[in-house]
Amino acid sequence: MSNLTFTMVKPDAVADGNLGAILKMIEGAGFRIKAAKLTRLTAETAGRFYAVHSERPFYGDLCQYMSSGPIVAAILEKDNAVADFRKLIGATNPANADEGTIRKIFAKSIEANAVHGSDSDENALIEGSFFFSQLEIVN
Ligand code: 3AN
Repeated sequence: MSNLTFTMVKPDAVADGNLGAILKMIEGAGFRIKAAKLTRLTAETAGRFYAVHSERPFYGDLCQYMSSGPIVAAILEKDNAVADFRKLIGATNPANADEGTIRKIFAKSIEANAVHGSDSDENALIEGSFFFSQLEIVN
């Protein structure tokens, strides 16, 4: 899975009408969309997705926020996908994100930070499988 990563365009970015601009930046950076869906998490499904953060103080707020509106989940393909996508989106806190990154341009706060990107090949597989079956991933 080393050439695949998983992303979500988060509720703030979808609600603000930034989905198209964000997908354009993703495709412009050389990523191919292998699967994509518009969906809405419940607080319970967001809790399962972010279970690794369940001990963090922001976990409850994060689950509320991630279920506050529609998101777009997608599997992306590119050489060195995980690292290159983390570079494209920028730091978790948009205040620390480099100029020209998706979070610098679109994120509102450390929580409402526009996009998610997997942090390892292993997590890309786990997170992609949370939303998509093998049959939904285009070859
Ligand atoms: P990233 O999404 O950059 O990998 P993680 O995995 O540390 O960052 O955090 C997952 C999500 O939790 C972030 N995208 C953000 O929405 C939220 N988050 C992370 N740190 C904080 C924080 N200190 N306060 C509020 N929300 C946070």
